[in-house]
Amino acid sequence: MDISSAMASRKNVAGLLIGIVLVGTVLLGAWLLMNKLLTQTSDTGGVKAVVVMYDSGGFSPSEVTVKQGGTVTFLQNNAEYEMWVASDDHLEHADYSGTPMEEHCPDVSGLKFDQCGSGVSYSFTFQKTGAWGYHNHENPEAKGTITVTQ
Ligand SMILES: [Cu+2]
Repeated sequence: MDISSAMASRKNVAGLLIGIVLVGTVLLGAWLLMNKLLTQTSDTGGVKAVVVMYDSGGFSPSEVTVKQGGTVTFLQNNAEYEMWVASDDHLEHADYSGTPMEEHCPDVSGLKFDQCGSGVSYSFTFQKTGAWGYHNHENPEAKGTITVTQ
């Protein structure tokens, strides 16, 4: 082996090592990011977005905890069971907003926690902390609670 080919192979080894370090760094970064994302979504006290399904069995999960500013999306899972998500108590719908349904529907502000009509999907962003009971206005026995933490 002459000097130039020895230097060339040493260069290749150095290049390979740099490559391995770079790939390792990228993989470590990706792993750390995934880990952080997974930790965030599995921590029920710190969740920012949750989906609640509605069907014959009611709301599922019926008890949900989100951070202040978190959004809950309610989805009608079965066309047979109409969904109208509304803050308790039934008929008034005033617990969250402080105003009765007759006053705040239709909810143009998006701040009243009342779907104000049946539909297949309803998303609401909770800005007030507390435990907010709700029901399906089309079937008031179907109930749930959204707990909003700071
Ligand atoms: Cu109601």
